[in-house]
Amino acid sequence: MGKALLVIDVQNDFCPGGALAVAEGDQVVGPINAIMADFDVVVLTQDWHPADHRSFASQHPGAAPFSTTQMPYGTQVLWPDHCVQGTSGAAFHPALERDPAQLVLRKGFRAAIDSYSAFFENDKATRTGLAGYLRDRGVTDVTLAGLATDFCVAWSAMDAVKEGFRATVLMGASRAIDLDGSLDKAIADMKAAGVVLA
Ligand code: VGL
Ligand code: ZN
Repeated sequence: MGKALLVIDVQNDFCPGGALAVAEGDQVVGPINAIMADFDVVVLTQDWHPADHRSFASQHPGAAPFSTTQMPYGTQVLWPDHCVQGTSGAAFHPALERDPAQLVLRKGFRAAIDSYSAFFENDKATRTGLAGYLRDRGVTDVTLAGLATDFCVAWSAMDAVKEGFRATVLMGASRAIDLDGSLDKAIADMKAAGVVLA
């Protein structure tokens, strides 16, 4: 039985002072660092957008950040520009331990499509390759922590279950954006999908 820790998007732009700051986002670093050694496989994910990414409100004239729009694959929240490839905002939080990680998985690198989940892009069809990697490594159980609970952590956890892994989200080592009740909805959706919340 292989156990993997998926550390989701612990990047400067999601921490206080960042472009899409999550309240207390930096508070996840200590608890995550403390448990990395307990896992057979450690994966860090990194939100990694081109500067003209379609999830950015700046690419939709007149659209306000945090409004929504229709994309070919469904409803998309329009975010402030964040995690632009190569910028300091896209870098991992400086205190996050990187050395124990065996894989750094970048996502959201296609301009036309967002990718909250570490397993599938937001069309729910385009694979990132993570499920195959984890299966090849003999992983059966996935534990998730990081940012943001109600978007990338939740979508990744639900897709982990869909891909046949047991999935546990460490709520104390995750923080939420909480946009219009999105945290309550994500918690209900995760429970319904069979994700364990710890
Ligand atoms: C995320 C919004 C946009 C996340 C990434 O990491 O939860 N949220 N891009
Ligand atoms: Zn993003």
